[in-house]
Amino acid sequence: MTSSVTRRDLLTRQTPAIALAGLFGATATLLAQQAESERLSPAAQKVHNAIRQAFVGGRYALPQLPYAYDALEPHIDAQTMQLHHARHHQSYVDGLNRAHDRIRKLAGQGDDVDMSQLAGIQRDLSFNGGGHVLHVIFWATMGPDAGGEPQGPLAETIAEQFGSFEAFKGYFSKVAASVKGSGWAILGYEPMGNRLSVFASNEHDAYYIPGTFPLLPLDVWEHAYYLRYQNQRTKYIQAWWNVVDWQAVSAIYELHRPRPS
Ligand code: MN3
Repeated sequence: MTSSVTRRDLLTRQTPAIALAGLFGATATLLAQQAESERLSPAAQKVHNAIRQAFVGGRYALPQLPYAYDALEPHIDAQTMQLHHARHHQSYVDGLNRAHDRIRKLAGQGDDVDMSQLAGIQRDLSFNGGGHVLHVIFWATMGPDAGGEPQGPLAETIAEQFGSFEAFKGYFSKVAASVKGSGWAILGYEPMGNRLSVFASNEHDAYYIPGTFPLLPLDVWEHAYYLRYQNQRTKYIQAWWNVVDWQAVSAIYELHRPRPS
């Protein structure tokens, strides 16, 4: 069955994960602008490097980890990190490039596009695009010698909106534990209302308030923890808090936070 759909439809009727990926593109733009005019903090530089390496020469690409595969031991084991980064993340990068090749081909066919292909391409874009961008932020917001609590404005906003850091941590952990099957828990930030939110995703599709930037995603797919923790996802979640790089999370928050002029 063929029906009429414009190129604009193809480009705008995307699913939430792609919208999230687009928003994270704004983070990339702001970081690039800041890098031109001032010296980035080491944490902002870490996020900037990850994003720069995620799209190279017109193709999506697998960024290097900013630490060794065994750097997050004992909380996340080296073999899991290696498989997760080099195999799983790479497959989303490849899938995303393939989906873009297909959409370019389809959009090139003019206004009379075969609609039957659209749903499948959108699904591939959303799945792989969400997968790519969420893993990029996931790696960049972890590190060795990390954990603890955020400092400064992010800490204040968390305390203001969740009551305390401990309350936030408990709530986020619960959201992560309750994800059905494969998915993520994500701390997001909506700058217009200066709101933080915690939301869950199914696979890589995030259900969130449009305009919300991802600050801190936690991958709770079994591939993220099964080798060390088997079916005990809550143990993995508790261990993960020890490798959260709050300086990197704060660096993303600071980019989007409205500042008094
Ligand atoms: Mn994963």
